[in-house]
Amino acid sequence: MATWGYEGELGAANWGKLCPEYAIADEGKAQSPIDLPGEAKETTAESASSDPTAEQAAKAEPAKLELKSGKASIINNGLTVMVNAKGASEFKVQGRVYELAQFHFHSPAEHTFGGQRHELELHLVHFAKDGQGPGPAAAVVGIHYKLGETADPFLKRVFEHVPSLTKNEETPLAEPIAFDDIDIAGEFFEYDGSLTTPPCSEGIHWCVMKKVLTLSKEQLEVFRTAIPVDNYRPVQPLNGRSIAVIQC
Ligand code: SG7
Ligand code: ZN
Repeated sequence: MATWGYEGELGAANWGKLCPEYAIADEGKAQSPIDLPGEAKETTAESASSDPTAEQAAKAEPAKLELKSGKASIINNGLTVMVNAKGASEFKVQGRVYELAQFHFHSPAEHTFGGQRHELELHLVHFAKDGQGPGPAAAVVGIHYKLGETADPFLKRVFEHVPSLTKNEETPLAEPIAFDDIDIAGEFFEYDGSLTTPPCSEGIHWCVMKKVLTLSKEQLEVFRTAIPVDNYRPVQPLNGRSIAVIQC
């Protein structure tokens, strides 16, 4: 596998050519991120999705995030800040249980809302507990943050470790990671996409929270000091995929 990055020769425009394993970045028809419906448009299930089966499935069975807490470690790998927290939370969607593996951040955000790019996007990466069952084997929950007056309590607890991290050195956290102060509720955009980094593998079930949370300028600065590069992939063509709105 080739090394990749966000700038110049190694940047997103060239990922598909860096090595054969990354070819899906150019050839795939279900890539992420994408532009999601924005505030201006009506974002009901009816208008956000043109696929009646997706709407029915969403209405019949809401998704559920079970936020537990668990042991974790944190690493700055130069491309993002990632917290490994296997099993620290569970995500139930479409009759399948997904277990959290890790979460990490992109700044600015990867998905856009009606063309608008927020300052930060949190990705909670989950894998199906039953391994090789039908449907997508991975589910990523995306949470967006924009600049606001108040600091975010979840980010506060994660980002306080960031300034002292040495690049590529995984550091165990003394406290178990808890998610109860993330205000996860309401509607989520749901669609089938890919990893947003090489190898850009498809078969990823994306659920992006519609509600945008806020973080303070100081919090954003802590992250951007650790990861100065804009670590987002540009939005990819929808290619006829439907975007459903589900309740969480
Ligand atoms: C970040 O985004 C890392 C990757 C992650 C990738 O580069 O968090 O994770 C590891 C373990 O390096 O890749 C397979 C995976 O989780 C893509 O994840 S994303 O699509 O949610 N942005
Ligand atoms: Zn990500």
